[in-house]
Amino acid sequence: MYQFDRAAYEKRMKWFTEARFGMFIHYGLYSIPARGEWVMSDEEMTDDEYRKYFDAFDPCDLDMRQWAKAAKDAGMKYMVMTAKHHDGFCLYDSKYTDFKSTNTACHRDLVREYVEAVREQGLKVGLYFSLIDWRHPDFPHYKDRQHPMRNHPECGNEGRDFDRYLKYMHAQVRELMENYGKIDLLWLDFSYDDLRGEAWKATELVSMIRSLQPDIILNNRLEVSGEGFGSLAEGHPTPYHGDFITPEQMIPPAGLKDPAGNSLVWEACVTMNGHWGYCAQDHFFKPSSMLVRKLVECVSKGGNMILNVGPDAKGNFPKESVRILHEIGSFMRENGDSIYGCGACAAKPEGMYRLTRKGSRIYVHIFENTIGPFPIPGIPKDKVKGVRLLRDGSEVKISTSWVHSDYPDILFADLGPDPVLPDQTDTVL
Ligand code: JFZ
Repeated sequence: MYQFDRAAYEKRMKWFTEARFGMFIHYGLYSIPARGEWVMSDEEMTDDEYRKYFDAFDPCDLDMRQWAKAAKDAGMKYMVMTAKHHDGFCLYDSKYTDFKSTNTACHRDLVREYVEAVREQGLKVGLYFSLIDWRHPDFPHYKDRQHPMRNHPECGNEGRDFDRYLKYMHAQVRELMENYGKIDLLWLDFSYDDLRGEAWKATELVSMIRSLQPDIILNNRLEVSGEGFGSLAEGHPTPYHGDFITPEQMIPPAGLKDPAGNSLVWEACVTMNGHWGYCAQDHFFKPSSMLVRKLVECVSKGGNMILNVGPDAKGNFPKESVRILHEIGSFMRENGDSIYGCGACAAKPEGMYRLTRKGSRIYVHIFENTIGPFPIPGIPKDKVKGVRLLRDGSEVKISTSWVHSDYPDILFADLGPDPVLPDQTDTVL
């Protein structure tokens, strides 16, 4: 019988819930066609058709130290990079396949370079690994699973040996756990239909992972996909429950709790434009002000945010991503205290602001000013020792204007006569 150990769980999750902000990287052969990481499936390519990207792969500009530095400068505390995505291409020297970066023109073990660069910046090291492998001869080709060969007449499932696939997949995970030093986080992706839980031999996989990396944090996608929460959230943890929930491209409206009311650890994964893998045509990037607010919203609901970058074929971050990271970094340098180590605050915001809390300190993130004194309902006014602007420590007066007599219990911050705050992203008190 599996016994969930809450104390051990909270101990291993500590760095993660304090970090709050990370960088996701989707990089692989699909960066060359530049139509997103699902291109092989979307365009129903055969292995042969896809192989041309393997032959062309040569990330001449790729410097992992630059990637890690960009994450660090943006205020991120951890990174998660695709060691292998659904196309089966390994960015590391797996001895179980020839379809790997060390066999391309660049002859580089990109996972090794990555883990070294990330550690050098003092960030936690995460790897993404796809449970699904479209190119493996033993991986099933089901129509409804968006396999690239789903409509190919000669491609049935005869002779496929799923156990043999599982051996391969487990062995590849083992290599990542054994050969690259301490790995802080493993992001497995993903389960669907009946391919979930023990179908992956999940108990065995997780016990192997944890025996090699005792402190590692695992996501919940051995059980679910981007939707669904998994057994820990449902209150009956399996031996392969995820340590954190992975809402994809959404922020849970009220945070997440298990049936007993314990808050759950979660991480919203978010793209900057509309794709994970590099997409040359997609220039529709979210404004950095919006991304900052989304991060704040995650923290105010007790979660993390991992923001994605899809580097191009040569190994460069898109220029829009560079700019966005830079802008977020400026905010984080001044206001990081209101993010790192912070969580939800009991008071619920009633307006264009969010609250985060660290101990007895409450951070008020003002997204848009009011006209007149700024009301912050829910904060026990008589317990407030003082209000200050986070970025320069200057005092903000508690308003004593006429509103007091009408709303005696509500704290009003006097942000001055100018109805427009100087920083339109988030002014933090
Ligand atoms: C998965 C991947 O397929 C995707 O390429 C990317 O890596 C993302 C972070 O994770 O995305 C999914 C997985 C499952 C569903 C949707 C997106 N799903 O089942 O709805």
